[in-house]
Amino acid sequence: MNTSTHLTVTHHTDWSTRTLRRTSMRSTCPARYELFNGNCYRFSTDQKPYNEAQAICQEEVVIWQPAKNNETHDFLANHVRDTTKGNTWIGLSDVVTEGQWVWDDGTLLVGDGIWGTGEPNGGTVENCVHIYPLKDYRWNDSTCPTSRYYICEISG
Ligand SMILES: [Ca+2]
Ligand SMILES: [Ca+2]
Repeated sequence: MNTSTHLTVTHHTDWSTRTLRRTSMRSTCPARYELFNGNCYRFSTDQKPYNEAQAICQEEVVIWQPAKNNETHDFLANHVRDTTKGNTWIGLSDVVTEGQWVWDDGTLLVGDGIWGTGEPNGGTVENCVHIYPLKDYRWNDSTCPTSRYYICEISG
């Protein structure tokens, strides 16, 4: 056990337990990706319309569903807050059926979501979801053709 691992165990018992349990899933990431909770995330430095961002992530053979739980959302939102502070696509839309939110891997949104105050409010005009700095880095439904930052995920 090296020094950094020991420090992690000492100061973040819950996290180290979780990390140890998931070590068999994924403990490293490709270049440009960051490891979090057994999954890998790449934060874009460019801004793209929703469909283009989706295509880019899929070309990297990733599933685009980065904010599936509160813990992961906090990680992603904090990263956005600390870096670009810009609107960032998260791979969730209701473009197929209005009001039915679906992740990029085809699974339905479970629970209420992490919406900003008053969101979602765009009806059939706004079908793509991004992290929204103006509403405490929670979610906003928005117009899909707008260019925004995006996050690609490689599932553990
Ligand atoms: Ca909509
Ligand atoms: Ca909205």
